[in-house]
Amino acid sequence: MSEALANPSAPSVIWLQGSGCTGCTISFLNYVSATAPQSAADILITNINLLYHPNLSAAAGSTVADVIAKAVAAGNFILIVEGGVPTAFGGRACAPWSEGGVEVTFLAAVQRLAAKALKVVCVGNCASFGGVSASGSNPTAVQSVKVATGKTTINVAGCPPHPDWIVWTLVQLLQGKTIAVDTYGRPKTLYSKRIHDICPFREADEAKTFGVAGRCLEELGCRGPSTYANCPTNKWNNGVNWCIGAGAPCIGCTSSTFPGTSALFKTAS
Ligand code: FSX
Ligand code: SF4
Repeated sequence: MSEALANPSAPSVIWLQGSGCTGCTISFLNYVSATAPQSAADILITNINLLYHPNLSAAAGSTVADVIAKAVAAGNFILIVEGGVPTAFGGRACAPWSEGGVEVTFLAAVQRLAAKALKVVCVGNCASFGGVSASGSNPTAVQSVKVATGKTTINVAGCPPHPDWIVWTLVQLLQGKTIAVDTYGRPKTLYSKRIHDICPFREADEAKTFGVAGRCLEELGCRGPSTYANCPTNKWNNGVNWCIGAGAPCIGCTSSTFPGTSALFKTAS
């Protein structure tokens, strides 16, 4: 990070939010590391030039529109998108700011910025694939950023993604590195391992009911056999635990098909 920023021409970052629950931002804010940058605050204050974030920026209204216009003109920015893109009603279900008294739809904003960005990074499954926001009857016709813009995106999958995954991806891009991705646009470094293959409960007895520690949760609907991420080794909340370790089946939140139509948890027979 520091090296990237020692470079005066390092790109700035714009973070937009569409249809989601803001959990991706909350996850990012929970970033903790023993080495620098040690926290999200560290990253935001000393490591990246974040031009705009809807929850973290003090700026609003025409100030935001000006910042965005200048960034688009300069062209040296990474676009982070959190949340899916509502496309029904001409996109008017989601309007992040106004220009000249006219609301700008999220759809138009993402299309305009994605066309000029050095890279487009989707943070979370909603931006990457539609996710929860595009599930069910999807009345606002939420689409992924890739579908809505036609641009290639780097997909930091997860609902939400682990803060380490978000920061790792940003660090690579700010250092000018190329990120190898899988067929779903997910960084291979983060998403090449199948949960089931690195799960410590592979040899354990099957749990028949919830609330029993140390069992394999396959009969309770665990999606570890079809899900790719490093949760078993990286763990969450500063390495404290992870879903299966806490007795909750993997819900497959890094998969392009998440949440799907079947029940997330099952009651074993
Ligand atoms: Fe989606 Fe982000 Fe899930 Fe929520 O906004 S990936 S619903 S955790 O937080 O986009
Ligand atoms: Fe596989 Fe899930 Fe059982 Fe772990 S708990 S071994 S990921 S089915």
